[in-house]
This record gives sequence, C-alpha cells and structure tokens, in this order.
Amino acid sequence: TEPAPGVVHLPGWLDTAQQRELVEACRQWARPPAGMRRIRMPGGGVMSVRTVCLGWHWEPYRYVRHVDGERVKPFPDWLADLGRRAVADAYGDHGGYRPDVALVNFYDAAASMGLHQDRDERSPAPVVSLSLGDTGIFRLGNTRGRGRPWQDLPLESGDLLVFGGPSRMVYHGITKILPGTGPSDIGLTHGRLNITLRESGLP
Ligand code: MD3
Ligand code: FE
Repeated sequence: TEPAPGVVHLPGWLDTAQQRELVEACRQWARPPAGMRRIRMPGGGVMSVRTVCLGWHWEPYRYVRHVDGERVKPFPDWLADLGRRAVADAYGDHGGYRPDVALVNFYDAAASMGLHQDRDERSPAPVVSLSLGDTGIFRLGNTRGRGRPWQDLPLESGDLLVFGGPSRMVYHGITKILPGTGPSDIGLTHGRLNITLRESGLP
C-alpha cells in the first residue's frame, strides 16, 4: 500500500527465517563495544529507545566515526543488498540505492519515539525500515511540523516501509508498542526492533 506519496508499506515482506536471521544479527550488533545504548539528545534528554549505529555514530548526535574511543561497527554488504532489494520491491527499481549506514532501534513496552525529521543524511535517497517483534504504532505526519494531519499505521513483525521522494522529510515517530504481539518463533521474547537503512551522502 502507499499511505503517502513516496511511502510504500509492504506487510510481511520478511519471512520467518529472514526475521530470525535479522534478530540474531541485531543481538550481535547490540553487544559492546559500541553496542546498544540510550542516545543523549542535544538538549540533554535521553531517548527511551535503545540504539546501535552501523557505519556511523550518533553521539554527539552527528556523523562521527568513533564514540568513547570505540570503533563503530561496520555496515555489512549483505545489509546493503537487502536494502537494495527492498527499494526495488517497493518502487519497481532500486535506482542505484547504496545504503552505507543503519540505525537499529530497540523498544521495550514503555519506549516511544517523538515526532521528528531525519535530516542528518546528506543524500536524498530513501530510508528503508524493517520491523521485528512486537507491533509498533507508527505516526506518519507531514513535512510542515509536528501537528496534524497524521496517520497512525501499525507496523508488524516482518513489515517493510520505504520512505522516499516527497515524503523523505515528513515528521514521524512511534507512539506506542503493543506488548505480546510479536511472533514467538523469531528469537525475540519481548519488545520491538526496527532497522533503518540510509545513504549518508558522505564521501
Ligand atoms: C520517514 N525510526 O530511526 S521507522 C528513526 O520505528 C526512526 O524505529 C522509527 O524514525 C522506528 O529515525 C520509524 C520508519 C521511518 C524511518 C525513517 C524515516 C520513517 C521515516 C525517515 C524519513 C521519513
Ligand atoms: Fe526517524
């Protein structure tokens, strides 16, 4: 379905085996050093979501190669291939998509993500989102600000969402997690994982 121009939602795009493999990859990425952590925001707040970055790092909240002297985990080639297949399936053409950075977010039952724009990337290329585990309620807003109109879409385990074109700069967030809704056979007992793939636009 296409909930907004440039936004394509393909429910159940990942089969159970692919979901299990991604959960296992997230488990490895989550380990220290440079593992999952709550990101400190520029204003001093701390996110309820836990995040691990691949290929770049978000503390102090901009592209840097290292944090606390720890080397950021690499962005693997197989993940770039998966992102390219995602864009091809969503738009009918991958358009030369070459993601080089990713954010892996973990939401426990109490976590959420306020409405924001993703403006750290210098490339206009789409963002690919893969959801695993408990269902999250995704708020798809508009490009003008945090107010209405918005649409609330449930994102379930295995769903693909591709954001490009006129929707690349929309405000968006996760309003809540529905605990206990994830599949029992992907190796994730509770919570929600989301993997976003991006082109940094950096040399
Ligand atoms: C629309 N993550 O990491 S994924 C984020 O479920 C982020 O963890 C949410 O927003 C999550 O920045 C939402 C869907 C998504 C991701 C990136 C986008 C939607 C987007 C970038 C631009 C527009
Ligand atoms: Fe975002």
